[in-house]
Amino acid sequence: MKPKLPMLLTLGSLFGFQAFSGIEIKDPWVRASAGPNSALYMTIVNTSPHPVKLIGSTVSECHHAELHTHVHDGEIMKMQEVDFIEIPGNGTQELKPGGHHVMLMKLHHPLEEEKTVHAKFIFENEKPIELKVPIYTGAER
Ligand SMILES: [Cu+2]
Repeated sequence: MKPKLPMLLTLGSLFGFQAFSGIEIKDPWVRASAGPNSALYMTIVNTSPHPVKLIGSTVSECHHAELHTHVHDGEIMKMQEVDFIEIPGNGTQELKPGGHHVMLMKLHHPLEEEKTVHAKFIFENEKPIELKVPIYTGAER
């Protein structure tokens, strides 16, 4: 496979896109929910030397998805919508309960364990990534 690498890189630059995305998504999951909302968690790995921003997401089974984080409001942790979630160059960003997450707003129906949703993640200056994401209760996480 190695001899093909220079050719692919050349074609990639010729057509003005990156032949190899530096972004990888690991262990994505959505919390099972009887509604009205739910959340999606995952680890985003950035193998490029540059920081990359997750700037949006669309998820099936809900009206729309928002990027959220948790902030301290006095002693209470509150969710807040953010414009982007940054993944450092050669680093990872974890979306997990109590931290950053993709919020699924206004579910069309309850999300049942062992089923999946279809999610698309949109990055700045990177190709979007589309995935089937499993639904878990979150109890074992
Ligand atoms: Cu949220």
